[in-house]
Amino acid sequence: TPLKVGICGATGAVGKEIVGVLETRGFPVKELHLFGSERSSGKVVETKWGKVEIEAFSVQKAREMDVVFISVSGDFSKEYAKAIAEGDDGAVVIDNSSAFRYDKDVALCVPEINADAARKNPNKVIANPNCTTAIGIMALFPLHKRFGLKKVIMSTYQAASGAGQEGMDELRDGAKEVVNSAEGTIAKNKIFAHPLPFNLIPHIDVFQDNLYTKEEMKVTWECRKIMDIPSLPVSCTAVRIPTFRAHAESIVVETEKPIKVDEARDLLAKSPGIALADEPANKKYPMPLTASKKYPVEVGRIRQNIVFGDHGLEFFVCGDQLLRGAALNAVLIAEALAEPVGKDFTPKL
Ligand code: 2RA
Repeated sequence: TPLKVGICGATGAVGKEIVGVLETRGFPVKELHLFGSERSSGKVVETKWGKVEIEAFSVQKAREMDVVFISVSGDFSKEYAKAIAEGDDGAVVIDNSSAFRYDKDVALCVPEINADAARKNPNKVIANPNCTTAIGIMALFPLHKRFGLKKVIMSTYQAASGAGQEGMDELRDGAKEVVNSAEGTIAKNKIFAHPLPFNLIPHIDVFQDNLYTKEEMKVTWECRKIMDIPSLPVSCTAVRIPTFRAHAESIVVETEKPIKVDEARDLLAKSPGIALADEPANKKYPMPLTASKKYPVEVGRIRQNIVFGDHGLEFFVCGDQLLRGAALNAVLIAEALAEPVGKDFTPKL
């Protein structure tokens, strides 16, 4: 049955993508309500369901929805998510922030992996994972099911979109400034810790006591929770690079069972949400330019890892940060809740 759908943060980079994913997936929308700040209220957005005016957010209005996607900030979610969901007449909330991801009674869901966790969630707030985890785990989970993961080591190359529209704008404006100015000009920065154009920054989110960043620890905490392997050793180095909207990740796994490249490649080719891009001889491998604006995560450069030998695999993944890392995953969660158990979640695009 068609649903009343609300989006909080509808004018942000992820909010806009949620509208697009609802359209292309043919999500059953009865009414679409786009909630924004006072500043953006009154603006009109063209959608498949007609023109929709941005409304100033209120808990009461959001509670009238069947499902509400929140993509604003951790503080916004902490303040409002539970109030929107509370009681039988509240809405199901799919939250894109990290506010509740590690709570015991909140499901952290990638529908191709643990849709049931969302369906059995005792709470009406469901958490969407961090983009870095959501992208890498598409390849990690099938490998885990077949070969058993023993250790995971990841290095990431993360796009500006992870910092929202303002991050992408800072990259574009800064790059223009550098190429149009005297040699040696360095771009200004506000959103990122340092200028991003023609640079890379091994610092995303805040440093923790163990000297990892929070972005890196999110990969550890979230891989464990989503795959339900509570003590899996996962280590990540997360780096911001000057690309716009696709995150790339170099991943090494050590497995319980011996793993062969051909077997892993065949398995990954058949796994949901993955597009194999693994033809080195034809210069085909995952890249931000080819993975951007696509639903599947590209996986390639698959090879036997030299350190772990016949129990080790090394590969490269690249996925659209705004889609697989946020909007697509969130809409798939809503679909998982709306559809009967056993649906095939292979993205349609
Ligand atoms: C980033 N992972 O790339 C974050 C966004 N959620 O900054």
